[in-house]
Amino acid sequence: MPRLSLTHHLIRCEREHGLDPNLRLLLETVARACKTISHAVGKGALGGVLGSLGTTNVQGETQKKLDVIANEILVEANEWGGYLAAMASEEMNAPHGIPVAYPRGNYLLLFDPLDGSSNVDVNVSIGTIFSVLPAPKGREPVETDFLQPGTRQVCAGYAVYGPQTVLVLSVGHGVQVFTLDRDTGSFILTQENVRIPADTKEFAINMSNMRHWAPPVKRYIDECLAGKEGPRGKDFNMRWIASMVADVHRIMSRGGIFMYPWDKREPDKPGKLRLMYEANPMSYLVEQAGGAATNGTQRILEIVPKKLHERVSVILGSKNEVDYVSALHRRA
Ligand code: AHM
Ligand code: MG
Repeated sequence: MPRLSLTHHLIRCEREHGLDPNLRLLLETVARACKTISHAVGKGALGGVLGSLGTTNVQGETQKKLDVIANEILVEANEWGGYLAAMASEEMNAPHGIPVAYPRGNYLLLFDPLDGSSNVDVNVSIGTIFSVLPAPKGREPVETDFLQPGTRQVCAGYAVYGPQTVLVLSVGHGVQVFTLDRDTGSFILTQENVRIPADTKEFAINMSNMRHWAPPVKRYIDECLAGKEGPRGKDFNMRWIASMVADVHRIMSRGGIFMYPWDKREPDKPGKLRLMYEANPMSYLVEQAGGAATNGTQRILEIVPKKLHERVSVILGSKNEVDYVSALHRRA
């Protein structure tokens, strides 16, 4: 494969698919911010960036130093570019408008600046997840303008900060993977048109929550654990990294099913993961790669959001496996 940079790839998308040049510039800005976050993450203890801040975010979760650093990097990089009307983040209570002195654009950017941050201090892969939506025309956006279903996304992506830093992106024409060349500082296209195999023998779920699951989820995992002798007639393997970005990236690479379903620990919450900047962008990417994403009863991308920080039950990955779990929900 010729060594194509992110910029070259996006220019090709302008030519072949009519990609808006402003969206290309926005994505280049996000990619630059991810590169900066990757450097900060990579310094670890040497950069004094590990540990917690002693503060909590809007969801009541303890903020790690790197959660806040990553958030600031993304906000600062995108504030003055002129491609955005506003942004929203897991780490900010309310949307962040573009300061009046700066030019504004036609897009809304949502992100989880550092996903899987419980893994930061133990040197396990973490990442950034982002989603781009159209902004309202001719006026300043307000919070309700963000509440668009995932089908409205014009782009979604994630970066994984692991043994390699990779950026995985879709602008609606399949999924492409870019690897950060640490020598030159460029993201280079290393995989085109990722396809998730429809069948799998690998599941990812936090098994410690088993006693809290709803019956269809319990039944599905029981069947997987029964292996060859059970109703599925095959042995399953399990992986749980506890960084959604890393678990989803494994599924992008070799298939599998990822589940963070509703459970009765906090029955009023639909799930742990957030719809707008975790589930929606990941569901968009998974579908673009031929996989499926559901909350058990509804396609995630069709959920009409009611709140910026809304939570959702997530079941995504290899299509036939996700469809099987949906069928178990219908039968329940
Ligand atoms: P975060 O955005 O605060 O890091 O939380 C989301 C993470 C996901 O990356 C991961 O799938 C999940 O939380 C792990 O949860 P658990 O601690 O139950 O294993
Ligand atoms: Mg997260």
